[in-house]
Amino acid sequence: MPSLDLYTWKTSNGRKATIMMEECGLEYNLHPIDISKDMQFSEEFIGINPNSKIPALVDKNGPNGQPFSVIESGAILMYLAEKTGLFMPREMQKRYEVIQWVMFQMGGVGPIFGQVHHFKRAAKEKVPYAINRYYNECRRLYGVLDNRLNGRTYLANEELSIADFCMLPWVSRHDWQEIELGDFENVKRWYEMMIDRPALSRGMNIIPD
Ligand SMILES: N[C@@H](CCC(=O)N[C@@H](CS)C(=O)NCC(=O)O)C(=O)O
Repeated sequence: MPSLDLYTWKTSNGRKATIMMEECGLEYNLHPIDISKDMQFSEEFIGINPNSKIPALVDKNGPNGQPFSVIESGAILMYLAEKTGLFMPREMQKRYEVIQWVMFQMGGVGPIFGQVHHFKRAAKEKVPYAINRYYNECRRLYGVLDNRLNGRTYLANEELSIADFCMLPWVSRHDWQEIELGDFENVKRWYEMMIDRPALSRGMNIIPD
């Protein structure tokens, strides 16, 4: 029985964790938490994540062999990277190259793209101010990513890392964001290269659309 229990769903934040599991070749127990059915608010799940958001990870064999739970997708990727020694360099400068792009995703791309999804697709009332505000910021962030990837294969250190894994499921929703990837040719090249990876594409489809 694997020691890792992953509670997740088929959303961009949820898929970061399944990508990491598959890329690291880890065995894990998958617990789908269907957020459209409010499973994130069940007493059992709140016991794991008091913030009622997926993904969440429980490691029965955590630090010092004790059970340990981790919330927040960025922290889950960092935890698994440290546990496996994969996709995050140990050397300080290189490690912070990765961490800063993970933070850029967690603090910028995720929240802003999430608002684009909400105001363009989910909101019953279409609010032009909100749609324009978040769409413009989303486009600006694609520009930042495109510049970063100009002349680079990966986001950090010329090595595949958790920075790439956390960005990918958000870029994969470019159609929801009404972003033409061809307008950002470096992002497009990176995206096509990433999605071609068998483990990554498996991770994206563990809970299919
Ligand atoms: N900062 C959190 C965000 C997690 C998050 O927003 N998860 C969404 C799905 S992508 C969720 O659980 N939504 C359910 C809800 O808001 O009730 C992370 O990166 O893990």
